[in-house]
Amino acid sequence: MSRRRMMGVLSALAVAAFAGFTLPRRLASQNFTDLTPSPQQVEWQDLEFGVIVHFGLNTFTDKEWGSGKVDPSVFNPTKFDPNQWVEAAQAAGAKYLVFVAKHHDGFCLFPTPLTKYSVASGPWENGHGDVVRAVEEACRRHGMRFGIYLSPWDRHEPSYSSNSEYDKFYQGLMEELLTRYGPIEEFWLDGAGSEGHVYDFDSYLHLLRVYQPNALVFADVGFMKWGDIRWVGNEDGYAPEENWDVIDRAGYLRWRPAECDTPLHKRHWFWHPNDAASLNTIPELMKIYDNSVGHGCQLMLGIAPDEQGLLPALDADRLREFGHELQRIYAHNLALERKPPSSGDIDDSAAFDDNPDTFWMAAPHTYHATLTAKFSKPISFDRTVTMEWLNRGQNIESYEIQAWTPAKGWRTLHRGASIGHKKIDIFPETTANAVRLNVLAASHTPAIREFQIYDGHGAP
Ligand code: FUL
Repeated sequence: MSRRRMMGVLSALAVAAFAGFTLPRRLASQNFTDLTPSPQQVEWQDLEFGVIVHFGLNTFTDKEWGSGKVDPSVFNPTKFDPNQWVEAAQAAGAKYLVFVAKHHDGFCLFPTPLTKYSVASGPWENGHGDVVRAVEEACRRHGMRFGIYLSPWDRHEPSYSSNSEYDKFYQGLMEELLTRYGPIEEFWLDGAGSEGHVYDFDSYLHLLRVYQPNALVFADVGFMKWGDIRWVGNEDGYAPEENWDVIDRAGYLRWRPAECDTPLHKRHWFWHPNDAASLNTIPELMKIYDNSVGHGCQLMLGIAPDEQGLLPALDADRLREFGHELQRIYAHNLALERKPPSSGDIDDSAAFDDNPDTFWMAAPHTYHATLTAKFSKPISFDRTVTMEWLNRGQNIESYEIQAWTPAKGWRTLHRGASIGHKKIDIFPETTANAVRLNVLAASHTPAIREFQIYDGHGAP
């Protein structure tokens, strides 16, 4: 359902309520446009790009989903170096890293008194090692935010057959992870494999809020009620162009920005031998970026160290090339070269200053507005980057990107609905004397952090 239709339905419900029908108070009082992000969500959305790291028994057994029966002695990396992973992820531009502390096979990458199925039962570092600790330290050393994935589904743990026993086990692991490894940016709740199992997520979330009140919970469809961040709905790195941060997924509305998780190697979250063919190419990674970050969502790229404990050189190189390509395209914001506004014009410079910490807002109670960059000589460009100021909600509902030439006047290059955190609109390379964002409809006064113009096609 489009947001406009959803809003229509809500208005109808409001009318019905007025006419005497009884509605749950929560529903009757909620309106999409009034919902705003928490400060933690605002900060998280600004990170834009993170990586998720899968490393464990599967790395040594050529599997994606481990059975839970593999002996812990199999885990024995000989050149384990999480600094190398973090450096490669940073070269791509990633700002946070989520580490899989326990995947579906139940093997814990950290020592715990709660199960013998962990790194403490294997030969690596004579059973004294802690992969989670080493990854966390590497992240802190490099200024990378750190998060944790702890699979609810567990194919090893005997108590999994009893909901309440397993709740105690899972909460015990959570407590260790939330108290030993410093601030957690994101806690990943993966729903895979959990069909039919009932978890006491209310208690899990309570624990999280007690120990890590600033951590954000990622949740996929089944666990949405508890999510501060939502799964985009596929593992292809694709979000639809029209994307709203406020959605109703558990009977009530909430700010739940989407994260697009997809692996660097197509369909492979863990490392596999002889797997070069599945490595995404740079054009494929750029398409992923445009369809995730460029549609106002977070990109979460899966990376996987090999059985030595290192990211394969090919993967590390690809991440670096990806970072270079992003820098090449987005190095030179042509909007900075616009003619200064004439005296008497409104001051819209905050939208053109290349600084997302400032924003421009249309005059109060204006629900359509234009932001124009005029140039002394024609510029060539093939994309615009628009960032909406979201602290007061996501309000822009319809807009156009337009170009002006003396011969043709204003011509529309792209027409879209939502903008959100970041919207990248790409079109054939165009030459024009002026470029503008034309906001056609908004639910509140439009507010823009940045309107940037780039020439990815022509950039050196
Ligand atoms: C999925 C899991 O089943 C995959 O193995 C992987 O961990 C991915 C990130 O989430 O649901």
